[in-house]
Amino acid sequence: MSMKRPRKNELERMKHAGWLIRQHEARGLDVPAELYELQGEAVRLGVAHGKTQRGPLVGRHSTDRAAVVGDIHGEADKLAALLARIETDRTLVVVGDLCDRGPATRRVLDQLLTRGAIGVLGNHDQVFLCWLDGDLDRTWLLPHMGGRATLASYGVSADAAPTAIDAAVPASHREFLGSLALALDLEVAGTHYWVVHAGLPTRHSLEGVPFEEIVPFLAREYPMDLMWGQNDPEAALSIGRPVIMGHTPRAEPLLTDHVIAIDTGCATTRGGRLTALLLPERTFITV
Ligand SMILES: [Mn+2]
Repeated sequence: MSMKRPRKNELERMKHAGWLIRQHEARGLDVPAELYELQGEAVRLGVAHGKTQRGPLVGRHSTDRAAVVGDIHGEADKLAALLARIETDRTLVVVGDLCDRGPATRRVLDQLLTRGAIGVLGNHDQVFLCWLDGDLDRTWLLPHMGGRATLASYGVSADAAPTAIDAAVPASHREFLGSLALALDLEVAGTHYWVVHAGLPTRHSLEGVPFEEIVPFLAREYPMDLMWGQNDPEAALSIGRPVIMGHTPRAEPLLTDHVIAIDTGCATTRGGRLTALLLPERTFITV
């Protein structure tokens, strides 16, 4: 994936990719694959959707006990099985990617709302929010994203009018997604963790940035990298406290003193499972 800074005319084309796609569709023409690629790049770079992340850049929460849930991707039955094994008085935190691919995003969000979950926004959740804002990014409908399954869980098709989609998704779901932070400063029993959907990029200069300011700095300067970046957990930065991340599926969760990776491929890999990290214990429940 190219993350080089686009030239000005490329930026303009990116901004208009969605419009160009709709023009092709309205005329019954085949949409050139290049336009989808351009639109996807625009999403990754935040060109098209820079304002969509509406929760705080850095949220804060303090609690005695927490369960941090990895990428769920619409697998409501797995989430129910997982929640049945987590005490109800534990703070429930999500690492993002609640929607897409799996069959029951609607029920996932219902369960999370019932349990009063907090957490961070994933890249898939961001595109879902864009769609709810009327920014109909068609790349969301491609199989690797899985947005069709999300819409189907609300009983609407991708071709439904924006007003029908608007009516089908409860305001509480929209508000919940819109409340999720980009990064969460989570304190559990006196120990601080960062929760960041895609983890931290390693390619930016952090010279002169104190450890505790690194995540707020990256959230401010490179927000899309924290949500969309291919940030290898095995090569993660060590910044003085553990970073809890999802986004990159693994067969088993990873636990070191500076990174905890909890996306175990639920709905995205064959045999994928759903994992929760219990804190302060630093143990896992996987279903
Ligand atoms: Mn994911």
